[in-house]
Amino acid sequence: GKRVKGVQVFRPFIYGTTARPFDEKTNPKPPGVPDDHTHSWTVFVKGIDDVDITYWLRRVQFKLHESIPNHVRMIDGEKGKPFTISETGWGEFEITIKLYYVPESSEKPQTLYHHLRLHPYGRNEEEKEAMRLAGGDVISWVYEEQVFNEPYEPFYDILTSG
Ligand code: SLL
Repeated sequence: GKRVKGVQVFRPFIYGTTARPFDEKTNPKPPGVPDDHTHSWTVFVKGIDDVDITYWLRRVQFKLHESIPNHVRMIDGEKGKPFTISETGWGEFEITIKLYYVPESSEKPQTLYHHLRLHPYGRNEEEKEAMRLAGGDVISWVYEEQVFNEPYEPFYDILTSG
């Protein structure tokens, strides 16, 4: 196939984590969750405003901490839904996120690294306190733009008709 010369296509997306401490009132611990687990959390890759991205992103592999059962998980895209995993635990760690593109792209998988945040963080005490007051969710989200450089013609058609 031929590449579309001199063309770059950008597709925005968001990835990151959202964590919440267990709390009898606001986030009760489900039955069966181990005693030492302090938080529920999710990691995700999704479009801005949940816009569909499965026409260019086919699947995502999340590699979690080895202490978590079945810690390498492959999530296949479902149209219009985020790629996501929900878990419970007690500790922060680095998550490896591997993006697999649709076959028409002929793009190699790309790896991202993201620190799971469970505890309020910030540049100073005020920022941490603002996070505590914001309702308990600890969010760590990254806005990113996927760049497709000189895409193959059939992939360019997919990207621009979506
Ligand atoms: C730490 N280096 O010591 C990190 C490791 C591991 C977190 C954090 C276990 C979950 C499960 C869990 O939360 N591991 O047992 O399913 O802080």
